[in-house]
Amino acid sequence: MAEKIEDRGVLDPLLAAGWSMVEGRDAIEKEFVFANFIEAFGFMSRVAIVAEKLDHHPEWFNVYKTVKVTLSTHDIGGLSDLDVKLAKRMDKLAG
Ligand code: H2B
Repeated sequence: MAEKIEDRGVLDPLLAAGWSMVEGRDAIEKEFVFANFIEAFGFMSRVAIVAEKLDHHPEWFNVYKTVKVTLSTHDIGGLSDLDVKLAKRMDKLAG
């Protein structure tokens, strides 16, 4: 089972990379904007494969070329290392 992040300093690189804390919830969010719908959907497809492998899945909302992502670990009701890992993988895949 994932564990809640105790050392919140591990979030700093993500907060510096465009992620932000969600108001009223132990979660992070980021909006990714691509050139068009195909690029956005390609990103989601690549993330889906990573998410399955990690058995850790994003909450996300897509409109045309924008993908709004929220990450949190539902099993523990807050942020875990898995969210940090998935966020970093997403940033890499978004280029
Ligand atoms: N994704 C996220 N974001 N949080 C979870 O707690 C979670 C998940 N739990 N994906 C996983 C699946 C769990 O339900 C399965 C049974 O391992």
